[in-house]
Amino acid sequence: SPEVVTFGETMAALRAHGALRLGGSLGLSVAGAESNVAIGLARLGHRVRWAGRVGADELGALVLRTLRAEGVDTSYAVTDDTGRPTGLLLTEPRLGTLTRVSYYRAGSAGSAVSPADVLPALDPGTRILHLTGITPALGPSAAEATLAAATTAREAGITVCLDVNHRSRLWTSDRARTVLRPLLAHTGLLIASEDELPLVQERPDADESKAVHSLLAAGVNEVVVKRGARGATAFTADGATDCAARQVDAVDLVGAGDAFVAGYLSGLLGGADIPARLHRAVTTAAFAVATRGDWEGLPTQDELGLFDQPDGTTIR
Ligand code: KDG
Repeated sequence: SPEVVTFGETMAALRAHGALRLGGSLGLSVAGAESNVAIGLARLGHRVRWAGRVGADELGALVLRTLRAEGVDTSYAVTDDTGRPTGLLLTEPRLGTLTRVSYYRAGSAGSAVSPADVLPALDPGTRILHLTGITPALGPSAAEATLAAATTAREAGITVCLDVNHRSRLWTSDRARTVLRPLLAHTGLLIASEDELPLVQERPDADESKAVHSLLAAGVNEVVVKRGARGATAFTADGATDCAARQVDAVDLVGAGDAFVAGYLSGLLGGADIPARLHRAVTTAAFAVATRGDWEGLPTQDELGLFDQPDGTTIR
């Protein structure tokens, strides 16, 4: 059985080299926070399954082919037979590492994912169910699928990891809070960036330690706060552990959070303690920001040590 199960919407990604409105050529790949995490884990040698719905179209075939090529189990992925298309995401670099993203995903196959699509994928031997706050933002059946999977996993003793991953283009903060709060009762590991913490609090409090404390009191075992170039902090009942980010020349920040999660979960699965989990997470995130694309630059197990080589090294 897989060590990790995840599900969500994976889209075809069209990446422009300059401003989209000027036209020109686009690179075609795939993107989706959950599949980014799945690929990251597979590259690090873990058994991981991705579930979700794709269109019965060439872009759906691209999504599944890419995931399979990366060693991700897609045996529970569903191909929509009602004509809904695979969703699309367009990215354009605008200013340095500032990237603009456009979605074409309303009415997509991925947004129609349902409890019946995902519950069968939850093998009882699974250790972690990875969810993101993007999926319940996609529509009512996707929100139902998220809550049903979290509930079922928790009952089966599978650790639920929830990455808040707020997408303000998909829903408001108030709507996110209403839908995400009920997931917390099932969540063992919560991952959020600093600015996302208020979205999982009943009454948003600017004081981070109070926010984290209320989450731990609500039953979350581990809260990991991502701080971008300033690193990350993991909080448990035993206290807080800080970890600095890796120094790297950033070229593309999209996907860094997912890479971080893949590294953290990989450490957790391997029995690493909290400092070592964080160390692996900031390392995989650094690979993501140092390379173009959401997941293309993620490291294999062997490559994790590349960061310790002097700059300019040629490996022969
Ligand atoms: O975290 C990277 C994701 O934002 C990207 O892969 C696309 O899943 C995506 C989304 O919904 O924004």
